[in-house]
Amino acid sequence: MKIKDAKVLVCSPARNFVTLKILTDEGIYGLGDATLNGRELAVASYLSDHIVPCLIGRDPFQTEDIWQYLYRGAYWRRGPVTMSAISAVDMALWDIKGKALKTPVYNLLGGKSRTGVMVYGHANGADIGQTVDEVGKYISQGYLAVRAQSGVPGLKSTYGVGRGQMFYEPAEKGLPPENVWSSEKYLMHVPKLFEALRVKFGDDVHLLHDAHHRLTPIQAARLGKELEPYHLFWLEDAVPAELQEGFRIVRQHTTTPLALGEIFDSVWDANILISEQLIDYLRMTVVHGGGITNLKKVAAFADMYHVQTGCHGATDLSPVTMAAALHFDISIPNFGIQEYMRHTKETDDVFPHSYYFEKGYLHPGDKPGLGVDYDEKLAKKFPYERAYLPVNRKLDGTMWNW
Ligand code: CS2
Ligand code: MG
Repeated sequence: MKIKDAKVLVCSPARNFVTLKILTDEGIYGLGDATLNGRELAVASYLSDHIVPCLIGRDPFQTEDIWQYLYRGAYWRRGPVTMSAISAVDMALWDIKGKALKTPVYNLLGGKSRTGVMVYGHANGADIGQTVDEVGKYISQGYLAVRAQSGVPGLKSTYGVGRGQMFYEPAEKGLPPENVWSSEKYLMHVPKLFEALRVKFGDDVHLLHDAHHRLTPIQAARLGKELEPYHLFWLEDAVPAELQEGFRIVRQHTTTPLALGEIFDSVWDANILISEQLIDYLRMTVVHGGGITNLKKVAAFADMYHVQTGCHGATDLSPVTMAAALHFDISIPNFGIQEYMRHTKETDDVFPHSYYFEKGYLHPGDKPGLGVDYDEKLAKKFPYERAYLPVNRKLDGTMWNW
């Protein structure tokens, strides 16, 4: 079997997606997600202008050699654009391999290590009361784990509080929206949210929270300590993680489990965090973390240090990534939890898939390959339109982390 062509497909059913479709001379094709929220066309060009010409004629079964060729052969290594492009190729090749061998990809990754993939949903509200109600809705839908994000008194907007329920999509058409932030107001507010949630729902439901890169290490230490009575499943992205060692400060002050890494694209973004056990969950995902081939290696390294996975799964990762992630999640030994932000109906129509939700778990389904497809005809009805993630400024106008 040889790769005979590859197409880079950009569409926007509710939000922008970039999908790589690799076609073989035996009529089998594979899909890979290449979506990088707010920088989609950079990855589309990296694929069509630089990677696709090098794929033609290769054996699609050579997932390891092709990965090494694209990583080492680029000379300019790592970074979200490069690694999203490599991830897309890798996902598509695993999809082809599973289809050619007539088996779901998880059977090529060691088979099922668990009956299903526990997921968490995203509850958000303008205030504590609304957020408590939203968490209740997720629990009544059978979720065992729910992330809670609420508006902060005194702030016009904040991360994680969407424009409407269920679907949280931060990217907006036009130029980047400007948000305003106050860590002080936020820190005073969050413990009250989780106290209200535990009073209302008790101790069984797993509760998660995303600080979204906005705190300093000592602020994160304070928040972690103040959240200890509410035993969160995790506190995510408490601090920007360029300085991995900075998490030593957070770790020494709190037992609240820490999750990090949805923006990581290489093990070298997390090697100290993992080997010094400064985190409990690694959020690297298939689409930005080098695909299944690379993420399996990173997960094995993390397993040596008691670090579990908690793959990113926001709406800006397409159903192709969700499908690939589930084959990865269900097979690795140190699976922790999978984020599951539901896509809109238009998106699900463009990307028909076999994965399904049942009683708090996602299941990949048993179709050969990844179990996801792409309706090219329908996708053409949703043309790309540039969109940006917001930017964030402190009350005095200082640029901050969004
Ligand atoms: C968030 C994401 O899901 C999460 O944990 O951090 O929604 C993130 O804001 C988006 O993926 C950015 O595109
Ligand atoms: Mg996050």
